[in-house]
Amino acid sequence: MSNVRGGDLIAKVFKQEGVKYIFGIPGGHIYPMMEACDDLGIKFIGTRNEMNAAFMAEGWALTTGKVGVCCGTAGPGFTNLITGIANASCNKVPILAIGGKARTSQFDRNDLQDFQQLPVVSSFVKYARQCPDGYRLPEYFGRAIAEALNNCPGPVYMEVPREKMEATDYDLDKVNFQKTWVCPTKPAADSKAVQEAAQMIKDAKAPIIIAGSGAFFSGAGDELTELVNRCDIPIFTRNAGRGIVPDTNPHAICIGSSIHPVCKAAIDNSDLIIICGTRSGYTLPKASIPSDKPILRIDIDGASITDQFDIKLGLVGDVKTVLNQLLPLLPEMKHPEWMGILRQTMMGMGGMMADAAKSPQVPIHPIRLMAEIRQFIDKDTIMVIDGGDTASWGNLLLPAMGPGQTLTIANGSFGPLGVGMPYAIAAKLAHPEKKVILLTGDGAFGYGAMEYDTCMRYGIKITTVILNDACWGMIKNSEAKKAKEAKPFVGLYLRETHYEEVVKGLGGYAELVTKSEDIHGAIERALNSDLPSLVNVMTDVKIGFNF
Ligand SMILES: Cc1ncc(C[n+]2csc(CCOP(=O)(O)OP(=O)(O)O)c2C)c(N)n1
Ligand SMILES: [Mg+2]
Repeated sequence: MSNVRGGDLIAKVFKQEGVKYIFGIPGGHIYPMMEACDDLGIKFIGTRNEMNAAFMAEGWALTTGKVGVCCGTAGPGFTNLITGIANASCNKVPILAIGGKARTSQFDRNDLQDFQQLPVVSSFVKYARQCPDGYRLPEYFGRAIAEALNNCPGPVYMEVPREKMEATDYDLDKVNFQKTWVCPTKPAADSKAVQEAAQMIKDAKAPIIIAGSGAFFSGAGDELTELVNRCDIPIFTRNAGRGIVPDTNPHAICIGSSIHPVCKAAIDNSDLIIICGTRSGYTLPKASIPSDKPILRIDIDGASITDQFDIKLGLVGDVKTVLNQLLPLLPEMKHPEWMGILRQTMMGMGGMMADAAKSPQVPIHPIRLMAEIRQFIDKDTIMVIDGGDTASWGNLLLPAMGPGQTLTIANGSFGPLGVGMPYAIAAKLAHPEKKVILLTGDGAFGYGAMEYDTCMRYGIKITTVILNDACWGMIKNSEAKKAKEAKPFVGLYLRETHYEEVVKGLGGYAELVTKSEDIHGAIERALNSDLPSLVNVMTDVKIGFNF
């Protein structure tokens, strides 16, 4: 018999499930778990706001495909997690959020930070529980991780009353540890439907694939690459699936967003749309696909198969598993004319922007900044993108180099400014060997700037480029279009703030850039610096995103 702490029982489940980091801010309610995790080599990354901890957990999942874990103390620590949990909910990303909770004996006595957290979070997570019995901690935490990853992924929530977390006298012999919490096999599709699908693909003359988060979380990169190469089909990747077939593959045309004119033209001219693990939303609205287009849809969630679009055929199953069913039925195919049209349309678009990409104007043209950043993106680069217009430029103009290598505010419909710094930190922790560049608007940067302190404490070397138009630019841009008469904007302008001084103050390396010709050298020096770094680039507020 050996006695252990409540926190040890949780940490043991994490160890078994491969959790490497927990993001959060300490609090008495959760400290035993933090300490026990540390004992088992699961590192606690202390952030400067629990919202950022939740975004880091999400970023971890977006770049690894595995569950991300975050925690906050009871009350305000918990409420600060909420924006991140809601983002993971809307965007279907597997995270486990853990909140502190008062001692059961003090419930409803205005104990420090105690309030009813479960009703708040229950409406938007897949599973929310308070562990009723310390001996059942492994069962509840194992179940929570299984729920986060099972079927269509999403966030889950756990809380543990303080006395159960703090108790040190659990008899390990009496604790039930299952060997497996997460089922390793995934559901396959109906085999007759798979045959029909193969025939549809063989008959199509102008097919396209739109692949999203479901493709990423099923790990279908190899299968999709095989499919597009063998059958000569153009692919448009989006959300967490962005880059699942890298943009360096000649079949990867551009982002799978109908805001991109080439993606929209491909949809309009195709004769078969294969939708792999992605939902409609503001970047692919119902109206963006004409109702008479034949759609073949693959999704792990049966109800999502018919959501928003009238389909010709649906394959319910895990994307990777279903593609492995489909591939043996598909021969080598060629669509040279169709591929040629799309590639040429893409090149034409590049031509339209060639002048702006070289523009020497002061303040700097946003497209020039994108062109400069592009030069630093190689196969080992993770791009993180945050902001309003800044993100639109970045999402549409910067290449995605592989699965989990583009983490963006637009990885779903929730669109919370401020994901940039936390996503970048999580990406670097997950892939220390990769170059992590964060492109962010100046407004968005304000949400996570203090996380440079986190970078300093843990030696996390990321490089940020701020597109600084001293404005909440996207809102100004959209309101300016609607304005009927000159009127001073309300609450839209920021200042030409010297964010580089902020970062220097926190211990990082940073530079200010006001001229286009200085961008390259500054980014190069920032990337080569041994410190977390930042380049603050002053851009032209008059040039809003317009495609
Ligand atoms: C948390 C949050 N608050 C407000 C918004 C609304 N919003 C969308 S874009 C935008 C402007 C973003 O400004 P900035 O990050 O500087 O990027 P820019 O548009 O200037 O390139 C705002 C305020 C939002 N998406 N998220
Ligand atoms: Mg701005």
